Amino acid sequence: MSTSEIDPEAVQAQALERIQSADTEEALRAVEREFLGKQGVVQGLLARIPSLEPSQRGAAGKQANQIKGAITQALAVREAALAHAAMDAERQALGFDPTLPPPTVERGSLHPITQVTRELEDLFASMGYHILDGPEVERDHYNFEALNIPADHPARDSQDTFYCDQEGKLVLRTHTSPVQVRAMERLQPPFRAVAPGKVFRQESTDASHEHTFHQMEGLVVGKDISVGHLIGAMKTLLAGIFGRELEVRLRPGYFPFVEPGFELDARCPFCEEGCSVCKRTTWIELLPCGLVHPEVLRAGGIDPEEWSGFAFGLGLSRLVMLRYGIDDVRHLLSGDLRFLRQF
Ligand code: FA5
Repeated sequence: MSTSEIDPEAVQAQALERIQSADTEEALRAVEREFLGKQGVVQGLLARIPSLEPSQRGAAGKQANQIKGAITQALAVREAALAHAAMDAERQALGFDPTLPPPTVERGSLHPITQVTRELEDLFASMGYHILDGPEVERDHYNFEALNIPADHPARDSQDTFYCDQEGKLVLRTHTSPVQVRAMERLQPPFRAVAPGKVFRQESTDASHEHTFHQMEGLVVGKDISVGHLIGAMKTLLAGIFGRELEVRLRPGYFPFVEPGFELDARCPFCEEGCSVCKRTTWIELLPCGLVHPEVLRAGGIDPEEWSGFAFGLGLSRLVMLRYGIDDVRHLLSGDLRFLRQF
């Protein structure tokens, strides 16, 4: 077709029809080349302008550009429609329905023991305490001997022990107190330290006794440490945990590694006249504590003539139970997701 014979309106109509019926990307590109390419039909329209009467050139140029614009736009619309159709086909092949709600993402959370441990660590760190760790498989020396509990001492019976070797030199630690001696060996007095961790006892389990549970040991060594310091520190601890000051009382308690030794009770944070948590007594038995025995200071390489200290052994698992109203300690390490999902 010679350029002089080209009918611009027919060109546009034909291009738009061809674009509509192109059903692949390649077909669309072929139509584009045919109409908008360097040798294409629209280029022909523009090329013939110089041969027209001067009075017709302006209108012809404008019309050619309009046709080019219309074709370009139609190509873009068709291209988007083809891409959309391809995506639909792919979704159908995969059986994917975009109208369904997205699958729920399971989010984990920290174990309640970890949550309370971290809170207590923050609290103690803010008071200048070191946060220490100790081995769960412990030497008999640290678990018993250095704590003033020699081989045939009756106190060993109260903490039934899992032994790890025939000679009885390695045990699963029965409490976090061995970290006291390890701390004394490592740190220069005066110092304050807490050591949270898992402990193990070979005992029959019930709602308040587990064979594996958590404690947090505390140890402060300084000059002229007294029971007054101990009570002050315990009150701060309880205020941090329960959000307000609680009245405390000390009862005598026996542990070979403290002298004097106490059981510390706190006023029940949940009632005023007695409830099931405090067994109607308004007091909650919370933690054993005492002034560090001179023999233990000596075993840790510290001169008891110069230094003194207090120590406490918080039953972390029981505290977590109290905090969240958990009625059976055995839930804590059961790994039962129905329990864990509540935290
Ligand atoms: C001790 O373990 C001492 N080491 C604590 C201590 C430290 C005394 C420093 C003095 C100075 P006891 O055996 O009472 O003491 O345990 C401490 C706490 O651990 C108890 O008050 C209780 O809250 C918790 N506990 C003891 N046995 C179990 C158990 N089987 N299951 C869960 N918690 C337990």
